[in-house]
Amino acid sequence: MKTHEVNFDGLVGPTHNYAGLSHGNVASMSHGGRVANPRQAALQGLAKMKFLADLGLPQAVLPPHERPAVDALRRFGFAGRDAAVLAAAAKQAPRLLVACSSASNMWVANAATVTPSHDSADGRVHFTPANLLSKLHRSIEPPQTARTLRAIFRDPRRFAVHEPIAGGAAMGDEGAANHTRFAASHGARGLHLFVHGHAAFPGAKAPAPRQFASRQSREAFEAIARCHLLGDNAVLHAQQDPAAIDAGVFHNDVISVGNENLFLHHEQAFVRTPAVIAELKARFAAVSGGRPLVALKVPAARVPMREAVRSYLFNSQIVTVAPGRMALIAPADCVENRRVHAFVREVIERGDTPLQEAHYFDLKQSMSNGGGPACLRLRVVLTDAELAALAPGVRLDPALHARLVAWVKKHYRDRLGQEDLADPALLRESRRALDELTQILGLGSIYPFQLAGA
Ligand code: SUG
Repeated sequence: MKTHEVNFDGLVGPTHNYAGLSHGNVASMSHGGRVANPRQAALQGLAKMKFLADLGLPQAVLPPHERPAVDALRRFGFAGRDAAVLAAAAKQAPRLLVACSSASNMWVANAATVTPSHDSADGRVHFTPANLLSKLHRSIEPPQTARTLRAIFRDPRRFAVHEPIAGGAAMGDEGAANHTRFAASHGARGLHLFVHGHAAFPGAKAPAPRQFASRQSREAFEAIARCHLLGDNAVLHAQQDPAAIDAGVFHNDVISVGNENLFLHHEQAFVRTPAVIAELKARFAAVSGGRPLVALKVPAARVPMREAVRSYLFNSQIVTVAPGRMALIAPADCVENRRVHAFVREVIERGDTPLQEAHYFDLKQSMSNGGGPACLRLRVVLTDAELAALAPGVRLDPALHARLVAWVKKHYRDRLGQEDLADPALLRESRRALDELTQILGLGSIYPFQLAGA
């Protein structure tokens, strides 16, 4: 049976805006208050999806959440008709309205942690929606994420969608952005690297960031590994270097990226990076019958941490385009950075790693909030049979791409500032768009506004 890595990309929602909501994410902090272009953001994301689909890679779409999240505002005590809820929130708690209006759910690398059926003791594909507890605007995402995943991965004999990890901030979990699965090929047994920034029960010597808070706890990942029935031999935990977090590495996918047997990482990514890489290599050889892991280190002398964060080199996707041949799907910002571009060119020209080509994408709308190519996708490794069992309407082909482009052009604004978020017309427009989208994707009713009174 064939196995595929399917990239599920988050479709940018109609309320994409710059609100400076993510302390510790330098792009979000520096762009807060600017006017956003939701239409352009969504089209940029769709262009990336189309490119990967045209490469022959299975590509799918995850729909955006309903925003402004009137249901969340009601839970925060606002009442009355929807327009009254928006007006009262705008007056009494404007930052809460802004938090409940973010399109942050586009960054689906934070939607969930995923385990392929090859690696789980019960032979099912497991998903745990991330609790995203560290940021208010993201903490409201998990219920919709769970509903959407259950609508797409419908068959409980093949797919298990768990509840998010409970336990409050100490158990903070940000999903696949801090998780990398290595395997000799997508269909082979995997080794799972889980990267945390803090422990819920830290030892006396555990180093901690000084400026920005860590978002991911080790214990949350330990719980996920248990729920997903991963054997101990398939799991490795590592701690992010606190200095990296303080430099703006709020998720590990800002400083390392892996695919199959390749691991591109910055030398300052982890606490004791050389020891982490040595253990990863040994453990990979053990699960893959002796096949070597190619660890491609980016030295700080070539790309200083600050430039790694600014260019988002490590937030590239690495995809397998043919056996042993991989492509880097990178943000255009990497070309604009002389050192980063030179490093990538050199690796490809040398030709001694599986990385053989690089493609650059203008994702500036998402990048300005700290979301590069890898943030925008959730990787799900599926067998042929599992692929055939998911909701068929979410698979991207040229016809769906064309329909989604037309849908964006019909419904999305090309200018959005924070003062627009209380506009009841924006809520109406967004709901109209999402209602049509669920029909296009064949997902039935998944949003609060569709389910109310159902
Ligand atoms: O959680 N930005 C997101 C970016 C997430 C990127 N994801 C990965 N690295 N996988 C975040 O910080 C900014 C929203 C704003 O400021 O308007 C925001 O939520």
